[in-house]
Amino acid sequence: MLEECGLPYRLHRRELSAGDQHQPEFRRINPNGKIPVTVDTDVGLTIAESGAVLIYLAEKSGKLLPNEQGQRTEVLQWLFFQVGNLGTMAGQYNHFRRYRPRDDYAFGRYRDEVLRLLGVMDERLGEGDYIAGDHSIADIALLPWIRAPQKWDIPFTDFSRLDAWYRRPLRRPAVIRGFDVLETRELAAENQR
Ligand SMILES: N[C@@H](CCC(=O)N[C@@H](CS)C(=O)NCC(=O)O)C(=O)O
Repeated sequence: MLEECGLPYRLHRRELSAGDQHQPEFRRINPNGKIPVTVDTDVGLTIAESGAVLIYLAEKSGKLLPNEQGQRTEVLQWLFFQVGNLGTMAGQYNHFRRYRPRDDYAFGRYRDEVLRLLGVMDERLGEGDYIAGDHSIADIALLPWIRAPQKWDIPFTDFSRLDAWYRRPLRRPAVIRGFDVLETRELAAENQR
């Protein structure tokens, strides 16, 4: 999103497995102890929750969130679909898949829910190339969850529109730069270990 907006930024890495998110210094900027958090040093504002961060940056830059009420509401609806549905359910699915693979009930419940949500997106994408009109903060919120289906053990064969959709934003120069920044930093951090 920062690349799309053309806003200058600095990344700060937090090691979740080491519990950085529970340190008092981090809790001061997000009492909920979760990433991402954005600090806008222009105005001294701290914003947690990815949906709120995306809305804030869209309003600050005038990009990726239409002003027209109907279109804006549609984008917000799909942004909240990610924050309240796909993000939470896929997070739990990945947790049980990784740490409790023998818990059939929990694993099955979250997998079914993720499959259902992917189906909802796939159906929606029958109406257009992006999830809510033009490319928007809703696509930005959803893309990181969908862009690597091979990591999920969920084949996208039943979701042909979803499969075509995630490749579109991945061709955008700002999106390529954004993922590059993350991956280069991940690699740099790996090399330091
Ligand atoms: N609703 C939050 C979810 C944030 C979230 O769950 N972040 C995870 C990483 S993807 C996290 O910080 N987990 C650390 C923890 O739970 O201790 C958002 O959309 O920003």
